Amino acid sequence: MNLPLPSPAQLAWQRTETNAFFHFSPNTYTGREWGDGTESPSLFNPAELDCRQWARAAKAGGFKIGILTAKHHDGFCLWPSKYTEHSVKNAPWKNGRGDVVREFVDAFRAEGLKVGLYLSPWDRHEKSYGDSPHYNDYYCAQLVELLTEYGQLHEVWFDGACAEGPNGRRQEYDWRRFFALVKEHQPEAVTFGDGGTDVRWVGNERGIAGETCWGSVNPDSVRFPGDSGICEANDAKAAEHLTRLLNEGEAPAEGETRVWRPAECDVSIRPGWFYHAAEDGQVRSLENLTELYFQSVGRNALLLLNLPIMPNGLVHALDGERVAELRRTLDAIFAHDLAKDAALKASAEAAESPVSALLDGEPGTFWSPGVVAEPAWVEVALPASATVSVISLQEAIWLGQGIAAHRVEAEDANGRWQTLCRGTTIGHKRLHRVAPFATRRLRVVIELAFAAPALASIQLF
Ligand code: FUL
Repeated sequence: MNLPLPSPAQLAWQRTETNAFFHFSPNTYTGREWGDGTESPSLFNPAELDCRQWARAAKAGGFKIGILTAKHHDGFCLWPSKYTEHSVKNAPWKNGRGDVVREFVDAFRAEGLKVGLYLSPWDRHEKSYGDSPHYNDYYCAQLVELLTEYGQLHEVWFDGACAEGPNGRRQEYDWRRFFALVKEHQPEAVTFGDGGTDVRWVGNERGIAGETCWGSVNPDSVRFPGDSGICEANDAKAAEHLTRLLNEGEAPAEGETRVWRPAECDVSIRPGWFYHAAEDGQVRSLENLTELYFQSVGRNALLLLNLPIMPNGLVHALDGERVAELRRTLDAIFAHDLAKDAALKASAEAAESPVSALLDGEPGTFWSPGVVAEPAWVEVALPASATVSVISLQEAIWLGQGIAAHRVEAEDANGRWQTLCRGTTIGHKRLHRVAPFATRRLRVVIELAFAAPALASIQLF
């Protein structure tokens, strides 16, 4: 069967794995999470604003793309938009001549990072909101400013929030037009949003993807954002799902359309998206953030972690230190691949997709046994006994995502094979944490695949 494939932009985006979000608006000064649009621009005065400090924090955290709330629901623009007075133009900051979006993109690029922008369609300040065609024109004009005046963007974040405007009518967003503008002006950027975008919301703001997480979805079967895959909280349901997959398969129905639309997990390092001094004691712990990494990136999703900006225009030292610790921790976990010098053998291999591709460290090579009826497997023989506690598997997703069930087994000191872990999807990356297990031989078994299985790498830590 033909699997949907990622576009080059989607593939590059997925390989960034972890990105950083920055929430900054009049809410930073009022202590609210959702401004109502009546906030005076005179509140906005980040005396020590230093986007290089944000970019250095993001870099130390290993994040690859920084995404800024250019406009949140309160409608205040962090750049001097030509289409409204509700912006930095009328703020005391830099006597109304400042542009946070400009400083942000310049600083991130100077630190070697990519940038993305969040432009909230829900605008509680703009009078035309609710007068659908007029507001859509206004929104598109602002979108074009951001798409054309700030250099290359790698993600455009569309929040789905929607309400009634001052005229009592619900705003109808012209999503197709919004997405088309991004494709026209920024072909390398992915769009994030609820429907029709390149990237889908994972369905919660806790930073956790489902245990089953497909990069492709049937757009019609997504009844609500994130409705694809089994939720981590529901282990019994996940087990039932796995059993059903193994017994019946879950091949897409004949003629069913699937599109490539991988999941993004957005979550804040603190309870709020915006900075509140009262939450200084509630910064997520290192253990929690490490856990989130395994439950998002380790489940074929992308982690978008928010660092709120303080009223002075800086990232809080605690938040900066925490993400640097996270990176050091992850680097330590993934420092030594125990499989690096292993000898491999597979149930089958083709000349153009040899099993050696699994260890060559090249992102574009893969092993495939071809289309097989029996479960395909790879055996990894380590040079000496080693204790394994993390298993990393990667599927060659540029060929599509087809693996629906897999397990990893290992031989114990008495020569008995034990199942270390079992899972459904693999995708760009699947990380399994297992109880430390001393072994010399492991086997990765592909139990079910909807097309010829294709693995890009196996690593053991
Ligand atoms: C939500 C918004 O309502 C929150 O304020 C925040 O921006 C979050 C990332 O998206 O839908």
